[in-house]
Amino acid sequence: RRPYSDEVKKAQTSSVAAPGPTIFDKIISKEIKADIIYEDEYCLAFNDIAPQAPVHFLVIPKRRIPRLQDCESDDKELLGHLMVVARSLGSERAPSGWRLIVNNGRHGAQSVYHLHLHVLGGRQMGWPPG
Ligand code: IU
Repeated sequence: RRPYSDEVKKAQTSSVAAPGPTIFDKIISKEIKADIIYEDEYCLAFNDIAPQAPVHFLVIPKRRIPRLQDCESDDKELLGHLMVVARSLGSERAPSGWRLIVNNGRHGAQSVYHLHLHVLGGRQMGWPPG
């Protein structure tokens, strides 16, 4: 197995129980600058600060849901919207294909507890993921 990356190590030390907003709330409120590529009433998409592929951006809901496992059935429309936005931007930026990833919880290597869809493309992806 490959050694764990710094991102995984970060995920092992972050906790869903940490109080207060995450850095993504500050990106949403524009308190912290990000390379925003799309925004509407419900979501925001911005380029990942540490890209793992030529195309690597995140789609996040403006309302904080810490993990995918924390969503409710009332969130169906919002979750669908995030995927539709990911699809539009992904197909525009990586027309040969892209991958959608949601890391959930510690073993899922989630480091920021504000739900986000990773979209990666612009190169051939490998399988299986590590
Ligand atoms: P994860 O699925 O929780 O591991 O992903 C968090 C991602 O957020 C990761 O790819 C980081 O590079 C990215 N990120 C960012 O784009 N901007 C930031 O200020 C921070 C993390 I902190």
